[in-house]
Amino acid sequence: MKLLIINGPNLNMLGIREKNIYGTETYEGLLNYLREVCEAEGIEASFFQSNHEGAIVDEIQKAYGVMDGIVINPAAYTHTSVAILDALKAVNLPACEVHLSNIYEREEFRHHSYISAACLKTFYGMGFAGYREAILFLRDHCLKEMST
Ligand code: CA2
Repeated sequence: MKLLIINGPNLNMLGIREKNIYGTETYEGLLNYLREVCEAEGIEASFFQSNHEGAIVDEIQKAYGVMDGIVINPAAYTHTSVAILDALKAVNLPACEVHLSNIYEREEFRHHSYISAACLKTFYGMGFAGYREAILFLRDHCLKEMST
């Protein structure tokens, strides 16, 4: 099973500032954690981080016919990007949305996600563990699909 794991703008700055919200671990720490999770589950993962909306759209399009699912933390684009929503709808791959923080307990502008409409499930407020939950959810979803 092949998963594309996308992280949006500023997540490459993890562990540098706003540690009270996003924790003390760095982006490299997140990648190491995700590599361990995927290896333990026998999942082949590709990682992509960008601060640019169009680059994220391009990467989602490239996943078409290649990947089995997408885990995405669209970061600030969660609350603004119809382009990323449309790209996810276009490739029609099973996708999960992840947020490190609980976006529903933060500023009101973070309460709405454009991306959720193209995702099977959203995991929020669990830190790095939310990505693990999303990976396991997609693994189970794909296994079910294959057996039907
Ligand atoms: O909780 C999340 O994972 C978010 O997707 C993170 C985004 C935010 O815009 C969303 O509302 C919720 C922000 C990521 C920025 O990460 C930073 C890392 C270090 C220092 C400052 C920001």
